[in-house]
Amino acid sequence: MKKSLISRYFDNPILTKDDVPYPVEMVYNAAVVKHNDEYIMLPRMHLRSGRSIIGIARSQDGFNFKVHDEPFLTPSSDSIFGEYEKFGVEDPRICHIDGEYLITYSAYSRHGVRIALASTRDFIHIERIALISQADMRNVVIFPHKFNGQYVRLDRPHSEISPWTIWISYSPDLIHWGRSKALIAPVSYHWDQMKTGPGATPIKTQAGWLNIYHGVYPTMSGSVYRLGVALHDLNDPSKILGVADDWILQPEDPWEVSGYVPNVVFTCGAVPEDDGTVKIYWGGADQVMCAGTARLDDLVKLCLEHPRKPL
Ligand code: BMA
Repeated sequence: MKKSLISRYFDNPILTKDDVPYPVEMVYNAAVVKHNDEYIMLPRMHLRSGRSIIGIARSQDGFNFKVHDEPFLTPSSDSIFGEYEKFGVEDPRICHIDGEYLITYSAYSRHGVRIALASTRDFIHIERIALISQADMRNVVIFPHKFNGQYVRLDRPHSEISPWTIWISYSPDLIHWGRSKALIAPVSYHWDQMKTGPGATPIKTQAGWLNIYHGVYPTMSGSVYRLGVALHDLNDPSKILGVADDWILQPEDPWEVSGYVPNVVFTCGAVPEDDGTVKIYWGGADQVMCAGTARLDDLVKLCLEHPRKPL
């Protein structure tokens, strides 16, 4: 049997609703980052109203997290954010750039889903900056590096007309985005044939930017969400050096195969370590948080040695 490139943490799931000191039903799709030698996790949590908020948890080892007494981000009740976050805030991602942590998240309202951008330096104070997409857009990850003075993001428009593809866009100021281009599209009769979408914030390696993304396959009993990898050129992230043909993670553990939404592994964050490994975090069945470890070299190799066409 082919060996899995990701070793699941022996004590998964690492976070469930029982670990949260206030009433929530699901804890999943968390952004994770290392800040001052501490791992910070921002998980999405479902309230009993069915709407989502974002919590905060801290860990010394990246696996054992303690959830803070209060949520980190709940829907705003004023300004333009109040209008566009009424139905909840979901699926955050964190980008560490210029000493600042940029947080992108899905803002839901009667107008659809769009992406909001907030910023923090200490994970105590958070400031909302702007809504950076129209409806309908999800899964925005910002590269933790500027290219020719420009911020660069990957995103995934939500459309019944075009295929659900990973796109790239550029911005001089984080507010105005453009020069958009499709990069990685679903491939027919392939594990990601229905949708591709950005997952974790891209990770810099010597060979290129590693993009851990999600792909969706439709079956007679619902969709299966898996994770895959692609490698982007170090200096020009619109250039794809390879998209691995094989997935790297699929729902297998009982809490990934069954739960609120069965057969889902979905990532919003991964943390590279100094020893060449990466901790990958994923929501299991839209209900719990899980973690695993892989070697960055192995993931890079998979992109380069057995690629499929990006578009
Ligand atoms: C996607 C998003 C994710 C979720 C996934 C599986 O469209 O809503 O938040 O984890 O579906 O249900």
